Amino acid sequence: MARDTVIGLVGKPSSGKSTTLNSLTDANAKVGAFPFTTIDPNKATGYLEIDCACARHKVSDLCKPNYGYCRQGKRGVPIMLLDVAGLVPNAHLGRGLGNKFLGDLTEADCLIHIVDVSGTTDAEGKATRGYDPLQDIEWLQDEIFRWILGNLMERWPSVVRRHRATKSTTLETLRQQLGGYSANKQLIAKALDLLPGLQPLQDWDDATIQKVVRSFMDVKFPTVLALNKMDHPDADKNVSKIILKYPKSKVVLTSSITEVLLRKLANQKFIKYDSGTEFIDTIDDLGPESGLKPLDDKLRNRIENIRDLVLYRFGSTGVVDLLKAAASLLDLVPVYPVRNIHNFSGGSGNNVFRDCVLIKRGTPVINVARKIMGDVTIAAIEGVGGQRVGEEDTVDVGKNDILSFKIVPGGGN
Ligand SMILES: Nc1nc2c(ncn2[C@@H]2O[C@H](COP(=O)(O)OP(=O)(O)OP(=O)(O)O)[C@@H](O)[C@H]2O)c(=O)[nH]1
Ligand SMILES: [Mg+2]
Repeated sequence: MARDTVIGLVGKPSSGKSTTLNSLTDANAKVGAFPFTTIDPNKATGYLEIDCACARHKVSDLCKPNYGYCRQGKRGVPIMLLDVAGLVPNAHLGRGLGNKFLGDLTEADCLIHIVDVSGTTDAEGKATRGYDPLQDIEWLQDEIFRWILGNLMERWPSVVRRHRATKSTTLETLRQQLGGYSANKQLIAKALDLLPGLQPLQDWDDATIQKVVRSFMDVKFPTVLALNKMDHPDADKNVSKIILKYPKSKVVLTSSITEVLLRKLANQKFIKYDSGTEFIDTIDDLGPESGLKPLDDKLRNRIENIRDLVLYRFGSTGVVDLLKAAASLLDLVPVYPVRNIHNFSGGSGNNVFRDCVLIKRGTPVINVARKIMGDVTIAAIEGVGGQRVGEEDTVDVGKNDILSFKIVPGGGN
């Protein structure tokens, strides 16, 4: 069965990767104001917020996901997040925790580059003031590029020899060489398609190999830029510089530390807070019947500051938008497999839309079936209203996104 989507959090030491992971999950990854706090990767489940199909079909009262949550049609679909060790310049040569970090990244389907936009940490993650974070965006991409290129170049003469001897296609040879980055044939084909007029592999010069690696990197590691620490007074000017320089990049402003704090205060019943919104309510707003705890002056001030410096200025702490941005880069569509296509339940139960999987837009429904059910023989696929859906019909938001798979009894292996 296909693997689940993995989002990798990358960036230099102390940019806030672990804080961001903690802000998006129930993880408790170690956070510290010193480089290389994280050594072994932390993995945790985050929740991508989507509009659930239950709202469209007016059955939100009955919606009870097996995994994640659904609140009045806003559904959190689990998605795997990976927080790795910080990357420093020349990591591809093994500096810092370089090679280890890069190896940990291979299973990521897309990256969120956590940039410390406050300029209070240098390229190595050490405390400073006035550092230009624009540099980080450039060298980080370059490190990943050099890492992949280095791995390929090391073996290039023998790759070409083998390619000739086995009369392989370019795609077959590259698949063998780049498959280790959890890249399948479609992904590598896409990278090649972006380079029309490419010569046969045995004729590639260094410049062509570099072009191919760049293209591979673009499809293997599409990247969201998280401009983190936006709560810091020095952040503003750096944010505008980055947005001007990278107008086409997906950019999200975040204050992970604020999200972590708000979640903690909500758990301790000092505030009522819905992640992804600008609203926090305290006992002063809702009264004692709210069950919220009273605030002392220090906490009251702190909450006022968060409202003024983060929530009212930016609309939210930004972290919820990070996962939405990543899902949109990956072009993921929520698809709901149901047993009973007429009432959307899992069969006998009263609850609807128990399952939801994230599938790339345009995927044929038969591939969705394989991803979910493995290698069984499918007799028929039905969509809403019990209509038959052709195996090669594709999924999109609101189209072929609620499916019932009828399997041939005993037709598996
Ligand atoms: N002001 C501010 N500080 C933050 C924010 N996010 C993280 N920090 C601080 O930045 C420091 C580093 O945070 P970590 O989450 O440990 O950073 P990391 O990227 O995981 O670092 P390594 O594991 O060393 O690579 C800590 O002191 C955090 O409190 C933020 O949004 N705003
Ligand atoms: Mg860390």
